[in-house]
Parts: sequence; C-alpha cells; structure tokens
Amino acid sequence: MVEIPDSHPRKKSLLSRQKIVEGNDKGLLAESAMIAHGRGEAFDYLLGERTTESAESAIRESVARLRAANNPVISVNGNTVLLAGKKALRLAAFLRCPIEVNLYYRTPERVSGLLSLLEKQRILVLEEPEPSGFEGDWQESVRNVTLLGSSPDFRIEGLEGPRSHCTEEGIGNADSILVPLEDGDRCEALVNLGKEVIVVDLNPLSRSAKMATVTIVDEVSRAFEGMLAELIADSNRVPTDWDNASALRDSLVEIAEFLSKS
Ligand code: PTJ
Repeated sequence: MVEIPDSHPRKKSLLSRQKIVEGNDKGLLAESAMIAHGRGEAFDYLLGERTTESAESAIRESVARLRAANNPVISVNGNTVLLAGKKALRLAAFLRCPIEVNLYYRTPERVSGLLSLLEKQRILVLEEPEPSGFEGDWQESVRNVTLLGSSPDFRIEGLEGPRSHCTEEGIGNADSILVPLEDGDRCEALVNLGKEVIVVDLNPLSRSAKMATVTIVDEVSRAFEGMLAELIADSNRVPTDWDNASALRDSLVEIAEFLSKS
C-alpha cells in the first residue's frame, strides 16, 4: 500500500481509490466496479466534492422516512461495503435494522466475502467510541445488527437472473430500503413492489436517481456521515410530501452554480 502524505490535496479521493483497488484484488467487487467508481468521481468533481444543500435536505428526509418505517433495511453492494461498510453498520445500529448484501453481479463467493468483511468492520466499530446521543446500549445494538444475504429465499418480482435474489427477512419484508449505487431496473422493480426506495447516487441524471422515492445526490461515505449526524441530532423530523424530481433539479442547479464559479 502506498503511503499518502496528509498534505496531499487529493488524499481522501486517493484513499477511496485504494480501498476499491484492494477490494478488487480480493475478488470482492464486480468487474465494472472501477468504472462505476470513476463515474462517481467525475460527478463528485462537478458537485465540488461536498454535500450540497439539496443533498442535506434529502438526507434529512431519508432519515425521517427510515425512522418512520416499520421494516427498514440497508442494502449494500461491493463498492458500498468497501467505501462505507463501517458507517452502514453504525446507521443500522441506530435504526435497529438489518443490512443485506445484495449484488447486481451476484456470486456466492462475493456475497460471503463481503459478509466476512462486514463482520471484521463490526469489530472495528465496537472498538471505536460510542456516538453521543444514542439511547440504549450501543455495543449491544452494534452486535445485534443482522447481516443478511447468504441464503436468499425471495425474489424481486420483475427482475431476471441472480440480481433478483434477496432474503424475505430483509428486502422481501422491507417497507423502506436504503440502497446506495443502485441500478435503475432494480430500483424501478422495488418501487413497483410498493417499497420506499432511498438511493445514494452521485449522478442526478441516472435512472435509479430518477426512479427512487428519495435520492441523496452525494458520495456514499459523506451521505452516511450526514445521516448519522441527523440521527445523533435526534430532530424528530417527520416525512414530508417529498418531490424528488424537484430535488434532482436543485442538484443540477447546484452543479451549474459551482461550475460558473470555478
Ligand atoms: O457490487 P455489485 O455487483 O452490486 O455491482 C455494483 C456496481 C456499482 C458495479 C453496479 O451496481 C453498477 O454497474 O452500477 P452503475 O450502473 O455503474 O451505477 C453506479 C452509480 O453509482 C453511478 O451513477 C455512479 O455515479 C454512482 N457512484 C459511483 N460511486 C459512488 C456513486 N454514488 C455515490 N457514492 C459513490 N462513491
């Protein structure tokens, strides 16, 4: 692993790349994971590599909806576990919900490898300080996060092939799904099943961004950080009549404003 000095202006971005490269070397990622990451990086440049106001507002709405849900679930793919697995675990501990490894390019080896990595990340989370504002036993809540995905017993209707496989306990029974880096077809199929779908995607023009109930146009690690801050703030916000198309237009305006100043 190459040592990146703290003074390097692109340290964060290079560290993320390193995580993706290492995940790829271990066979945890889809073959096209680096292409997806590169596309994400390009959009992050256009956003100014920051959480915009419209993304902050989508983060608040998403947290309100996940809190109000009866059966929320966090669906993770390869890139998400590598870039933000520990944050996903903290979110799940706060929301007391399961995490399901659900892959577009599903193989049993990748699912079990990603579940093992999440178990290692759980140990690291348990060693870290407890977040302020958490009501209850934090350690117990982290230990209780159920990790699903190894034994799929449910199919997402309207999708063909291995990508439709999921668990009944997780995605099957969920009324609200947080799903970063989703593909458009699956997002549409989940919405058609009557589920609330909260997508994290740096590309406000992608099909999944357009199909989702709420889209957080932000980098997955920053978005999860923002969601954790909102949970810690304990705002007791309730879901609104969210207009996702208008929120996506706002994010495009923010890109245009950022570019006009650059
Ligand atoms: O692990 P698997 O098998 O489920 O496969 C995962 C990938 C990502 C390869 C697969 O879902 C895929 O091909 O995705 P797409 O269609 O390329 O879409 C990925 C979307 O995520 C793009 O719109 C990117 O802009 C966006 N994206 C990439 N990296 C990030 C991101 N959004 C948020 N945070 C990121 N770090």
